[in-house]
Amino acid sequence: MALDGNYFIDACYGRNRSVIPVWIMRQAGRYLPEYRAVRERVSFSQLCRSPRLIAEVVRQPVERFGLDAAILFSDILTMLEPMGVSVTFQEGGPVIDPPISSPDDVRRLSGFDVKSGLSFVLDAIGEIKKSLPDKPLIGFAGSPFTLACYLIEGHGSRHFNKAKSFLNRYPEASQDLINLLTEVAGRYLYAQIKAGADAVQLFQSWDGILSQEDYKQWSAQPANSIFSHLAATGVPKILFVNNIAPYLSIVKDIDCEVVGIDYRIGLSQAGAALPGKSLQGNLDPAVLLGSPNQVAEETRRVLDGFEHHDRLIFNLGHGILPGTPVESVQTMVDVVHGYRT
Ligand code: 1CP
Repeated sequence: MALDGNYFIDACYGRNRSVIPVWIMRQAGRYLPEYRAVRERVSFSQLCRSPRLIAEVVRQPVERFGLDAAILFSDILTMLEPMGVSVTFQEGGPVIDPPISSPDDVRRLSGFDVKSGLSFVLDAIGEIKKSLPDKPLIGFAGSPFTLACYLIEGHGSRHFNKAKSFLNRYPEASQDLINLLTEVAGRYLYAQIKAGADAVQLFQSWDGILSQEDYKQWSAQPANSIFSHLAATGVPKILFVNNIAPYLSIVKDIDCEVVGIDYRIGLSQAGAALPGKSLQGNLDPAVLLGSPNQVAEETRRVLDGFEHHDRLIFNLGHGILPGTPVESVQTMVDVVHGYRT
């Protein structure tokens, strides 16, 4: 593999003896002036379809802060468009119109060939690897349940009650929907790896609203099936679960190398429940809105709280908030990099 011996990759496998690697969920985005400058020229949708501009915004935070991994710039909802779904990215967030409201709507969705339906994503991965050949590149997809939430609700929501009631009203159509999204996400991530991604992350951003039993059916099973599709590629698989605490005993058995932990629980508690897994996390993104001293202190507290530094990838416990000062990000990165020397 091209990145043999890289310490981010080593940390994924629990064998890192070098500095602790750090990257940031949503590291390219509106808190960065150079990203905003690109967005003044093009819309979010145009940006997501331009491999050259994608490579530019992916490089921005990696170079500015000295981050240890790059992440593909795209959106979890991009995968839905070639399935016949209309997604528009508006000021307040993405909107799906019309949303799914019946089993017939589910039947109208279709699988697609990733190479033709999402060629611009695969081309972007090629461009990124050209501009950052030595940085591990993380590809990603949304979890089937998180994608179903947006498909059914039509937009972001606090509780996704419409999505949860759809599961109960139409269990068969829900299973068909999750199966289709699982199959497409598996092929999509596989194609990203073949195009050059060095690791992949599955975002379970909204799966954390489910009961434990529902999490097994709608989240754990699909994640395992997606990851088993990737097993032969040999690249590390990261599962990020927002609000992971209720599901630790289930996640323990999901076939992935790294588990992304949200900011609500301590890494030591998560680590004890996930033997053999590497951990990624988990500074509360809101800490970065505090003073430089607080940022440094809280970053150290996260690092002190988990003794297995061979299997730690430092990150935030969820996406970076718009309005985060870039100086805070640099402080956090410097503290992580200086910690183990
Ligand atoms: O105005 C802008 O420039 C658009 C804001 C934006 C950005 C920068 C959106 C709309 N998406 C993205 C990029 C993005 N989205 C990335 C790549 C950037 C990086 O990490 O550096 C990734 C990985 C995502 C993933 C994503 N999109 C998730 C999962 C991550 C998470 O936070 O849990 C989710 C839930 C989305 C949906 C979405 N897309 C955009 C917004 C504002 C939202 C959230 C909407 C909501 O639920 O309210």
